Amino acid sequence: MAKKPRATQSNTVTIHDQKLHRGEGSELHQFAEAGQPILTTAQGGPVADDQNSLRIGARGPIVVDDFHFREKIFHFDHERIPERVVHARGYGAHGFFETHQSLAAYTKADLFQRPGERTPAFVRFSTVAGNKGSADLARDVRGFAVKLYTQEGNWDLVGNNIPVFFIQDAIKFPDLIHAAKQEPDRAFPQAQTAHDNFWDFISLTPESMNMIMWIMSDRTIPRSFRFMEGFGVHTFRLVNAKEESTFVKFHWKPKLGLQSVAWNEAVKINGADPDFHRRDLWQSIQSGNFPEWELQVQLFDQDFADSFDFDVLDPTKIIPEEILPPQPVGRLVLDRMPDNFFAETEQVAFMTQNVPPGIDFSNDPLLQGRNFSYLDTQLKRLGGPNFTHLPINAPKCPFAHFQQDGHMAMRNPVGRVNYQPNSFGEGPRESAVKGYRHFPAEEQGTKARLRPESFADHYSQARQFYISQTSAEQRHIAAAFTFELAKVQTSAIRERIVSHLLNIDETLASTVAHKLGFQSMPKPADAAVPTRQDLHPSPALSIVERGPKRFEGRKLGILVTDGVDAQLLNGLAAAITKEKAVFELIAPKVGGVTASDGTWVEAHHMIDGGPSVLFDAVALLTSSAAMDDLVKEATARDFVADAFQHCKFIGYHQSALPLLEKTGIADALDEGVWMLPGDEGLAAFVVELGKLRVWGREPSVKLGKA
Ligand code: HDD
Repeated sequence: MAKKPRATQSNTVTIHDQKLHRGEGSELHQFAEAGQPILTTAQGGPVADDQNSLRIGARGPIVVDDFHFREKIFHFDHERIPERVVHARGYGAHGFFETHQSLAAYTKADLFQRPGERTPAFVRFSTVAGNKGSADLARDVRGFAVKLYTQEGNWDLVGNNIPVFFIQDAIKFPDLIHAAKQEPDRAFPQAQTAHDNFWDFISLTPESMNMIMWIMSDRTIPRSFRFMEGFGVHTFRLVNAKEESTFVKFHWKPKLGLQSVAWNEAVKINGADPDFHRRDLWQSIQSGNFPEWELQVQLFDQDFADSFDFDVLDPTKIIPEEILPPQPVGRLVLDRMPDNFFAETEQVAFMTQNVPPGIDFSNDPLLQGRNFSYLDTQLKRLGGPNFTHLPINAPKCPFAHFQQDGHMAMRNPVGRVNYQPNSFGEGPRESAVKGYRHFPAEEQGTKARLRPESFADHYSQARQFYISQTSAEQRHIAAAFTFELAKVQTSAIRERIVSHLLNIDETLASTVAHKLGFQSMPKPADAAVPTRQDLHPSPALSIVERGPKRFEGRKLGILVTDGVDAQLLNGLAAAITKEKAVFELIAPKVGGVTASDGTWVEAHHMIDGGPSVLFDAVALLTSSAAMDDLVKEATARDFVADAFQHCKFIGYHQSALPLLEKTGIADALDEGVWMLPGDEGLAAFVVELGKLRVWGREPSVKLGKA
């Protein structure tokens, strides 16, 4: 039944929860008999027949008088805009930033003055290399771009989920991206760095070594946007009301802790649900579980910068949190999905040069190059200089200027005067007090193409990153290098990478060389500066060390069959919900199952469409009667085998033992496999799930003992 349209005071009517625009001042008279509005052309003309084009005779030619056909096809032909040259695949959400600690001592930026103040926000997460339609779980850096609609204009903090970058100078960006994306003659591989061109460029670019360690870690296969950190990467400046400057690095810390998937899991998720990250963000926001990050800042002065081991202007370096602890400032909450993906997420235009008074740039050459690039890209992508007229890009504070005309101008200056100064006293004027003033840094030097000596140590922090990982994470790094380099056909490139690894960690280098089948080890790469052995491990660099304490925000997959113990199922569902986690039911048939008490339980997935890789942990709530059929299902066996192999917690009803046996894991049950409800009860199981993985299982799974 069609809903009756609701007339509103605004210029829209809401039908089927969609906002339909009606012309200014028009009557709501254009409604067809069924209560729906009459279809019109874009010019507002009512349409009589949208099923058949205008033609001469039933089998004759189409005629050019058919302006409706012409307009409809014309518009369709122009639906696409160029995808972003990098970060093409992305997903965004609205929310707010709430200041908790005033930063007035450091910055005059209005949004950081008053605790409790909320600033509207839009955030877009992305992968870098893949095209718009690529899969979510590519091994790739994730973009973490935040637009804050402050009272002094938009501030875009266009960051990544990794605090360092591949290159030190923006002039190398096109080379990096050309090498990383699909090879130009064959147009593959898509959304992957596992190919010759990428590793060739990297092997010839030692400054990328720190970043390479990060991207070969599980940071590049996050479980969810909600469980990853974000970083502004560069050193920025804060400038206070007295025009004093403090250096700053920005960090976003997810409230629910860090979490990544396993590589084997990522490969399978890409097939099972290429939109895994999108769906996750959509589902959590739509169900009211709003993702949250704390903004933290590392603040430092010139003295610290001068005494620090590395150059704070070098974007391939971090300042370890143990050396300079970040301070909390406020929280970012995402609480609303866009009404329309194209209008908002696709058309949002982030630009590093969008900063409010009180936030300024440092001389990081990568940042300065970026400040040049982002405006160009928006012009190309969005088709004209008026992209700030789009609602998603428009400031939410008062604004006034004399920029006018151009493609799609929707807001031109009103009145006679469109310049200043003018003698009519009309229009906006600049303000020396409130306007943006660049920090008056004193600069001098020789004009030349230079790279500072202080940027020359490419291995020490790469080593520090590696030694800061848990042993499971170190194994994953070695496996990732092996996987990627095994796809590289040119042996000289593989060798060159191992020669760099020798400057980072010898065991890592020899593990990778061994797995790749090297007959002999190459010499270590020439290093401008020898690797420092004295940097301490930084636990903040490990995902596992920064994991969640609880299962909150995670998802349990419950495999159910006819005859499932109703009390057990209800008890587990209640315990999971109490933990603020969610569960989904997987059944032999998607319709559902009949529980032991005769109630009908609807399933979310059929086993084939709900593999265990989509869940953080699984439970097998089966019945003896259903077991004969279940053990014959390859997908049911995969469900269990994958969960075990991926070191997940598994709860099972005793009737599921034959399934564990058939999967080949009955002899390998460890502390992560729980019979339910068990002596300790369901609540204890759910507490245990907070550990997310049984890492101790991993070496045995790899050795194929299970
Ligand atoms: Fe960039 C997009 C992050 C270096 C040029 N970049 C883009 C996006 C993110 C980043 C998150 C997607 C924004 C969105 O969601 O629309 N980029 C980074 C980070 C970098 C970085 C963290 C290093 C620290 N980028 C970088 C350099 C250049 C660019 C050195 C060029 C000199 N980036 C662009 C771009 C893009 C872009 C071509 C493509 C689409 C867009 O800007 O809007 O201008």
